[in-house]
Amino acid sequence: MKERVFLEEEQEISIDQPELYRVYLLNDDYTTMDFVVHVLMTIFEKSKVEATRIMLYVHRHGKGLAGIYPKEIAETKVAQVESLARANGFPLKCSIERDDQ
Ligand code: TYC
Repeated sequence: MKERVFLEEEQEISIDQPELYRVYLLNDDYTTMDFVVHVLMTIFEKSKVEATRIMLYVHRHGKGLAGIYPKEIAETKVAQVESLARANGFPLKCSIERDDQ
């Protein structure tokens, strides 16, 4: 059975915001550009245009932001990238940094 709860107007509630983490892709000399674009599209849900832009940024500057997520999701993304890379014989690596919100 549903219970009806009446709330007063303008009540204040506080919601815990999860800490966010920035996931970066790191450049290397061996992972192919196509594979990095594939990783960005499949694991980080980027469009082909955006994935290509990020991949070229990483290639030129050494590292680039792939996405910002709550800690567990960020760690899962890193594990997914690195296991897919190893399975395909690439040394691609990520780094994680806490986001100063
Ligand atoms: N530097 C690589 C090459 O020239 C391409 C590359 C881009 C690798 C981004 C990793 O995160 C990376 N094939």
